[in-house]
Amino acid sequence: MSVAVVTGASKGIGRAIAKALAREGYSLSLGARSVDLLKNLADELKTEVLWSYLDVSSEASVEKFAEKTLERFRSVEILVANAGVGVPGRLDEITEEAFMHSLQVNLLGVWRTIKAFLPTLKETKGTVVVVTSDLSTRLLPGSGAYVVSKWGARALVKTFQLENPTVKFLELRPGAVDTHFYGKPGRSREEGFMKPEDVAEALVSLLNLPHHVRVEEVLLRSIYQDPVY
Ligand code: NJP
Repeated sequence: MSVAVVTGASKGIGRAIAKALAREGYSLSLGARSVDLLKNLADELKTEVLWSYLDVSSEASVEKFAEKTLERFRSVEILVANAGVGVPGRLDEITEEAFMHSLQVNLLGVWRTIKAFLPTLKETKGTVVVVTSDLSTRLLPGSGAYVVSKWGARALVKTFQLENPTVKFLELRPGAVDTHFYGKPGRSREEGFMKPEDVAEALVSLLNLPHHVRVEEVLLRSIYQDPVY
């Protein structure tokens, strides 16, 4: 059975992706800081699940997560680097601490996670999916530290791809999705929000393409969200 790793699996898009991959028959290694939420997700899923505390802003935590995953499953076919945080604030007002947090999670967290799983992904000729943002190629005043982290994450994905042609790297770029990202979920489709399940189903269909097809990036937005590039 193929093994998929999902970071940030406790809530939102990561949780929906974990559920969709379980349904597709993958065994799962799930990581996030909210282990209570991971445990209750694991209880729900009808597949083999390892859940572990993971803080992607810590090198030690990422390495331990990768070690535990490989101890249990030996190899990994799919890595979904999804963990991320929204960090609002104008660039002339944001604190250095908040800026660093954005980079530590959204940029370096992705780099650490890919680096830790790359050896097994090279062996399996696997796929790395990085959930960035529709903002990874555009600008949003008032969210500069977040936007910079996502542009950086896009550059990471592309550079990893050039350096590792036998692994497939997919940049998944969602627009607005109704998750904890905006506080409590509950926003409507008509306000321009997709559901986390919409993103998960899109990913499943891409993963089901023939192995020789490499989808390098996908931008997904609700029809109610303005197309801005
Ligand atoms: O947000 P949310 P989404 N270490 O808050 C985890 C991108 N995106 O699902 O640690 C490990 O419901 C957190 O887990 P926990 C966004 O940038 C979204 O929307 O338990 N995990 C939770 O599971 C992000 O990359 C929208 O708190 C950490 C998950 O991340 C991805 O989509 C638009 C962590 C966040 O779940 C998923 O976000 C867009 C850490 N240090 C891009 N910090 C959107 N929702 O509209 C957080 O363009 N997590």
